Amino acid sequence: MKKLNVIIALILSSFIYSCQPSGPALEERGIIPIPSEVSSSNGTFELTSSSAIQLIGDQASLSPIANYFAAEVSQSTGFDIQVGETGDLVFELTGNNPSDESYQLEIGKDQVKILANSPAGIFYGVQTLLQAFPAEILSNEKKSVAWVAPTGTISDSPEYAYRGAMLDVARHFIGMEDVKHFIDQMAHLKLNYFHLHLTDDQGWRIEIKSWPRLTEVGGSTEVGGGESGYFTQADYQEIVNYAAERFITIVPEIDMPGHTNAALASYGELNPGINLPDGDLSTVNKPVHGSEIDFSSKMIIREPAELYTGTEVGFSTFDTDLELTYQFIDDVVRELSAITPGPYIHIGGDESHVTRKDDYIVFVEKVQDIVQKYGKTSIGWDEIATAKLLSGNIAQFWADEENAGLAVGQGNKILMSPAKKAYLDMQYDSTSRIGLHWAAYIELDSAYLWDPAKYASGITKSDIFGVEAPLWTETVENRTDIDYLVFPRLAALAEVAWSPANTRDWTSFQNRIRELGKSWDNQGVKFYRSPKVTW
Ligand code: TNX
Repeated sequence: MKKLNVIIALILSSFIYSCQPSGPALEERGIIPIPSEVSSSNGTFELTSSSAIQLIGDQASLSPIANYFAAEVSQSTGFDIQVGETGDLVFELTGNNPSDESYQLEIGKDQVKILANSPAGIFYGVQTLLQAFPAEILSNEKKSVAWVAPTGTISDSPEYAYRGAMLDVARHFIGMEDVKHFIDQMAHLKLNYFHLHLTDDQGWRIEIKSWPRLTEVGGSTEVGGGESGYFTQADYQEIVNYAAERFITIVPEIDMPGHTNAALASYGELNPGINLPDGDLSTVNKPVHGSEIDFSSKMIIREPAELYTGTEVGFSTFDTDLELTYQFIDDVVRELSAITPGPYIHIGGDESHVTRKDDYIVFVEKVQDIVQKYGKTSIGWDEIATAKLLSGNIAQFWADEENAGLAVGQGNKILMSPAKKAYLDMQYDSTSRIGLHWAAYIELDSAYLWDPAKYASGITKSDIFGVEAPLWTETVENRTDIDYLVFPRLAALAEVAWSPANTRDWTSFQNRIRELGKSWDNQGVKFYRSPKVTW
């Protein structure tokens, strides 16, 4: 009997031992984008209430990253992680090269080290470390979980310097909290540029102090006619700072000369208006609200356009011959540049279907000069390449390979946003509850399976500045809609932008995204449960 007990005890203990959760290896931890090199060893590191962060290198740039890490894990773990003289989490700046985004992450049993030549690199190491812990680590509520990460070493650096996402806050206004939520999620995916589409036919969303009616009038409605809003300059600066704390640069867009109805509704004097028979003013109706008759030419009546709440494109244009147009743009670019620390101003330039081709070219060239005068570099949709681009300016490829070819021919770089792959507003399939499908249906595998360097003829790796995934909001009204269209596809596009083509693998991604799905569930992100993944 005694013998039997011993045998049972032995069997039981070996069974229990074999079931000890050694946990998944580092390769299986769901790290997205996939790092360049991962090697795992056989152990775990545990984050505890006595964990502390030691900073080696410039404290002023490292301590905000330490605070970020502590805040990200505080709710789920309940730990109040401090910076100390020593610590089991070491963030070490090994050089001083702000443009080097690479990092090394060493997870040992007793200590984690993140090494990089720039604060951005340390921040990306932090993101990878967060993904190495159980998915509950980003939960907004306390969880009883062993906070263990598998041991091993990761060396990583991005393929493209510009890894972006765009949010259209013009078609439907998206408020501060949802914008911050979007930025939080971008940061977890190591994206570093956030393009804000601030103006369009349906709305003007950024306060311009010298032209207040832009937001008073132009910011008063949106697609469908609902009440909407705009960002004051203080709001905008709050967004800039919030993004900067996450190593994300804001790229503000003023779309022109088309997509300008909201501006033309705010200021009638900018509106090209109606051509009148020469000299005959008797047939002119007295213009309404603040509009003017240009008596010097006796040709044109300018009055404010009607506010527009539909979803057509390509019907509006600035008057490219009018001096006031350029004074206006100068004021807008001056005010916007003053509150934009990043190097880029996006000048739009897409779908200007009612602007004459020659006028369009003159216009784009003049606007580029204004942007340059305020010390900024222009980005524009691919149509801008029909004009003579200033050196260093960037064309954002969305639809027309020929335009992209014109940019490359001029020695300018391309930002890759092919609508058939990178447009987050495209439906997943014909049953998707919101979204458009003029370019394609884009399921998760389609968003993942493409190579920017091979996508378009005439655009090779060295021509590409980066990759950006835009979310247009004709059909998007709130956070739930954003989450549904953006996730999980943004994770696929982030991996396309960060990880070299030869490290990407769809089967591996399908497994890793499952972990990210758990993390999104813990954060309350209502992502689309693509049937391409067993969640
Ligand atoms: C095309 S892409 C547009 C946008 C629309 C989008 C909808 C581009 C430069 N212009 O104005 O919102 O399609 O998918």
